[in-house]
Amino acid sequence: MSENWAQMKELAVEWMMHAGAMLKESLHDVIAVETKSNPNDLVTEMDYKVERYLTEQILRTYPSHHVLGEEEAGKDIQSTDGIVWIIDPIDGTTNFVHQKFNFAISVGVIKDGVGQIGIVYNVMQGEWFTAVLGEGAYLNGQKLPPVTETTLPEAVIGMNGRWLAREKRSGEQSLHTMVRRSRSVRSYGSAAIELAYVACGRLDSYISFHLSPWDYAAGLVLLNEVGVDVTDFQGQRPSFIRRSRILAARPGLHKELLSYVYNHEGFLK
Ligand code: 2AM
Ligand code: CA
Ligand code: CA
Ligand code: CA
Repeated sequence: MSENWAQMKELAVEWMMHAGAMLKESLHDVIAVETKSNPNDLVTEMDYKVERYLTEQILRTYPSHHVLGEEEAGKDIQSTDGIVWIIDPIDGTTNFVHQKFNFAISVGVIKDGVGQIGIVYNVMQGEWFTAVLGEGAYLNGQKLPPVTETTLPEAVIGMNGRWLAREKRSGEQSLHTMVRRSRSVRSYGSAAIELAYVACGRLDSYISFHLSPWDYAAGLVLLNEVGVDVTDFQGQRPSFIRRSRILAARPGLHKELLSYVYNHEGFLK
């Protein structure tokens, strides 16, 4: 059966718009917040509500599809066979709780391990980054141009300072040296938004030592459409069902940055 990806994307956007409205409304209320793996790893009642809402819509419309979500959905998924929706109900929960700003809903759809649809919705900015495989990537309906080559001295890199603080490596191939040689570094607190920012040229690279498929599934589809290279720290394609380190960067820059992060130690639990 051949799927109508464009129609599926439109439906996903509708559901995400509704979910975004739920999140915006909830900002007026007192929201229950809990911690997960550590005191800085937050989850709120809205993470669960949005994931349940999206999962319900997806499975009601497409009963044969699978859903893998950060909080509850698809914990038993072991393979990328068939059609899998990979969703993060709130990417940037810390921002959602502390800033009420800079958080996103991220939805990726893959078929037999190949990314087909990617949508990152920056709820408070009202920005929609959307892509369908082979059809280009868009920001609020405007097609994003393919990216060009660049080099480290001209690059603004998205990266959480936490990785730098924990670095044990020193010298020429360290993150510290990489940062010193770059034009600047930014940290927005939402991997999905930061990957979307690389797709639209606001960042030249995004690096993380510890992400899960729901953080980057949508972003990978967006980045593929504009020609940004995305790998783990070994230069391999990241998995859609297992955790991965992520290096996304414009051509040329990716090769340069890989030499700093290659085999970098640490942090992947
Ligand atoms: P989250 O908000 O959906 O948890 C910065 O914290 C970025 O890293 C966010 O995109 C966040 O996603 C992601 N992240 C992945 N694993 C995390 C963890 N264990 N604790 C906090 N953030 C995590
Ligand atoms: Ca989380
Ligand atoms: Ca996330
Ligand atoms: Ca999340």
